[in-house]
Amino acid sequence: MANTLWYNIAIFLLISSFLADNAVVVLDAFHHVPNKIKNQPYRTGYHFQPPKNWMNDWTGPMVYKGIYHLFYQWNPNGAVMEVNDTVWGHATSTDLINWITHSPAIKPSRPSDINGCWSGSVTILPDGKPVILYTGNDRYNRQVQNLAKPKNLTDPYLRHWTKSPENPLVTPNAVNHINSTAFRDPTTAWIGRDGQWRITTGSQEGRRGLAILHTSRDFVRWKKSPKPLHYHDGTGMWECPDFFPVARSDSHGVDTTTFREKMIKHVLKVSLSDTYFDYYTIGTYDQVRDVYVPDNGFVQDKTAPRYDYGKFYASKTFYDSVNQRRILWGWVNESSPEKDNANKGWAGLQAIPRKVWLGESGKRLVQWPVKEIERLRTTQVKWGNKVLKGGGTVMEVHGVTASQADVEVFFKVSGLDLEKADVIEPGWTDPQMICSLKNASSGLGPFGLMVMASKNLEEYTSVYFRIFKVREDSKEHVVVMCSDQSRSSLEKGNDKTTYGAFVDISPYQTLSLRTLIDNSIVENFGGKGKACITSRVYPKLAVGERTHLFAFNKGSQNVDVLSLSAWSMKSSL
Ligand code: DQQ
Repeated sequence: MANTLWYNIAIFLLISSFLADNAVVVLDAFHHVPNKIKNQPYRTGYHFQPPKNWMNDWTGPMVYKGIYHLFYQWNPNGAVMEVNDTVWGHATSTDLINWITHSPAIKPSRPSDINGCWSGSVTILPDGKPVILYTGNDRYNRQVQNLAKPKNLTDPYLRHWTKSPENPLVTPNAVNHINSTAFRDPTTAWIGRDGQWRITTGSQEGRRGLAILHTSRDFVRWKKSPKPLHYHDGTGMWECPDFFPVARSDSHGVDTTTFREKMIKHVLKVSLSDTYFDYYTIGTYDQVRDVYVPDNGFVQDKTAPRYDYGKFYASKTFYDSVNQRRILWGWVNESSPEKDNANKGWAGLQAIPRKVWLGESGKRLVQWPVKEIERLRTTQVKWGNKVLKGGGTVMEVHGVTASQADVEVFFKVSGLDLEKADVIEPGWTDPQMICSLKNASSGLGPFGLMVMASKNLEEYTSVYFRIFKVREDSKEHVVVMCSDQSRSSLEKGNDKTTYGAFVDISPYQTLSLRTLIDNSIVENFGGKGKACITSRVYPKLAVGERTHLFAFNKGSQNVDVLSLSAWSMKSSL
């Protein structure tokens, strides 16, 4: 009896203290947030996904008073995209890894957004307060730009947002030459030389894609600039533009309103709705003419470099003032048919947040998973110096939870063997095409990892390098990284495209590959983040504990593994 009493008191104290610590969140969760779908094989352990239903773009990223906010395009009613129902889903975190889901921050409710609250951005004003600019699909299905402010700045989670009575702030019409169904996704605002705010918004005129520019003194009345920030013919709609500075000399992030011209370059990223990929150029923001000029060699079309050569769209960066870094996140869609998504009750993931900076060459951005992710690492398996003999070696990496892991491997190929590499064909300029054609064993590669693999390799996703010589008599090489999903699942209906990317490194140095594996997503970082490929896979056999991890070499020459570390990963909140 006494025992039961003490037990009840203990439980009561435990619950009370939990509620005291988490009262706001718990109440919020009880009132508005649906229960999380659990115990499904393709739900992730440490990649963000909403409790249920459809998610696409992440939108309005920010850090405010030490709390990271993730807003995302969410369909509260089902696992398929319904643009007219889209709300701003909302989650917060103190470490970018463990997220608490709140009720939606913005929902359709006014004539200016009644047919959907679409993507946009947050700007932190000079007084430190955040504001949201978002696209509303209005009652006439026109795309207009709206403003929202936090209702209560003392709420650490900023769960409630008030829409401006002045909405819509910016409307498209024939007079200002803006197409009303192609005017969306305002960027984070920045202050120009004249002290006025500027935003750029994605648009299309005929086949010309453009980033329209608006200026404002008070953030409420916006005036269209005579010239767009940038445009390019033949590219179609520019969705989710992102325009930000990067430091020239180190990997620190730079705030959007930084214009020390000698110290920075600018990046313009656009999501091309024609291809569903994100392309960026590096260039200069000419503040006098108020235009962006890409550096020589860059064109803002589908020849531009991509953040990620797999599945990754509608991405956006923000400046993390807490850690002085710029962080990039992207939406990773499903590769499964719509009916499977409806059956699962959810669709869409967000990639692990990546720190992004300008690489030493000044011609490419480099991306690396935020360091916080390493806190989820548990048991480590380590290999030192192993030879992967040419001609078909496959070695299992034992002792790691292969369905939820972080793997980093450093390969080395001898100089002599590099001379034996195949010569690249003159027309092979598309890495995806090379990866699709050149899967057979020959020369240097393929060598790499087989992830999400079943024990007897009925299923696996192989992530590998192939190295080519530029010419027979040359010591210059081309390194290609591939992610081949063709054997990823016995299930037939999924998109199993093989992805490929060139990696801008000399193979005389170490070739590194980091792979984040999380049940149905595989994120790859080649050459310490110089090339990235993300894919979605849905194995039938290689599920949970029945998942295996292998290193392999199917090329004819030997490859050394200088070291391999594989960590089992805990699940996040
Ligand atoms: N998704 C949003 C649009 C954006 C598109 C609608 C990009 O604002 O252009 O959900 O995926």
